[in-house]
Amino acid sequence: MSIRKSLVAFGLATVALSSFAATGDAEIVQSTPLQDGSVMHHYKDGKMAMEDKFGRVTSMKDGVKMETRDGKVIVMSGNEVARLFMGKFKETRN
Ligand SMILES: [Cu+2]
Repeated sequence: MSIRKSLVAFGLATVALSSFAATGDAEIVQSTPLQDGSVMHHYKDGKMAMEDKFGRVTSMKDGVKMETRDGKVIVMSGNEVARLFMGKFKETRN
């Protein structure tokens, strides 16, 4: 089992940090932890996708405001549910 796969396996138990590490999608330029434990992934083209605190891909409407763990407010741009899902899917199959 690779280190990355074991991180994915531990994702449910160790919440934020591991779900953070579990997405190695090259299209993602930045992953920002939010107040509620979810993570906002930022794609190269400026679109975003959300992951909840359990590492599950979640949907959020374009334009919704979110507060980051360090207190900044960011606005949702796009809602790349399928893209994040496919990125995670490919990764767990490697
Ligand atoms: Cu969001």
